[in-house]
Amino acid sequence: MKIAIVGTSGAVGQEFLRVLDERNFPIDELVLFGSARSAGNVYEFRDKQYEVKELKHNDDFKDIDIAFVSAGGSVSVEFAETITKHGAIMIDNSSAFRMDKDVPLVVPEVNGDDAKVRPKGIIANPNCSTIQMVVAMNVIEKISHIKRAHVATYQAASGAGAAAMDELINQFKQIAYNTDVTVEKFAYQLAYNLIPQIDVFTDNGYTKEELKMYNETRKIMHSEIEVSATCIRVPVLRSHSEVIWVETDRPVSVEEAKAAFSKAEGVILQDNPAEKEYPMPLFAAGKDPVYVGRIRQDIANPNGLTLWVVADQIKKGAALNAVQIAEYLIKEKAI
Ligand code: 2RA
Repeated sequence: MKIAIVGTSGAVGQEFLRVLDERNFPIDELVLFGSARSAGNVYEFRDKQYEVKELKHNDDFKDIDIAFVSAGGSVSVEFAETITKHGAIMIDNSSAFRMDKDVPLVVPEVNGDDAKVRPKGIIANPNCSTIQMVVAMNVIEKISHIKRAHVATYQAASGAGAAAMDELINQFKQIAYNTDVTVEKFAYQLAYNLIPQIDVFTDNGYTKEELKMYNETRKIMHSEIEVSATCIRVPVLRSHSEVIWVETDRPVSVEEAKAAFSKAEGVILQDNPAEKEYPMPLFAAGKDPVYVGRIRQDIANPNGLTLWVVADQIKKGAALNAVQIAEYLIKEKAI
């Protein structure tokens, strides 16, 4: 496989290098791309040094099979044609094409087959908070159809990129040393705080992040499910956590749910409250699975089940899911 990474110097770009190596992804040739600012940066991959090339409108993608792209929506829109025109498959981590009807939006555990039909040569990687939610909800959906879900998210600084993670670390240091606190990447100081806003507000009072969870979930699950989300930024470095309240057609027991989660692909059931065993973002960081715990019958809804779901936002929420899409295509000979 000839692989390109676009946006190599970012948090997700760096994770692509780690994930591709960890998973022994078959790579004959690797080309790294970035902005004019990061061009010239050198990264090591499997004991070889690679220099980042500036992304330009030329024929650099002529021999590329798969391009993993994570450089923001405007770069994806501007360069989609350049990347795909010679046949490369663009697996895009931005939100630019997610709701395009000619672009599949894929989480391999849920709708891998959608990746086989890609009229534009683009496959979109969903938003991180959506990915972990649908991996968990799909397990319940197979038992009984989910009519609606309410979700509250607790999203790590990593969702806003590497510089935002640095800002959080620095804020804790600045507070400890009693110096001025730098606030650039978030609307407010995040250290010792929660910020009930991720992305911008829309006319109905929901933020764009919250509406992504509504729209993307319906597309991925091929469902008319109603999703009401409230997304909160929390002072955690790199794993997103979510409380999900699902309402199913028929009541699903805790035992049924646990049995299904314990066998589900990509999921680790961590649910033994008596022994204080439940998922936590500190321990999910750097790991591949979606962790599920605190499974309860919802006492406010006879058809309701409550879940606590934690996953590493940069891994399953971004780089790993994109690499798994590529692995799926190879496995299914759909490339
Ligand atoms: C965030 N979900 O956590 C976003 C990143 N795509 O900010």
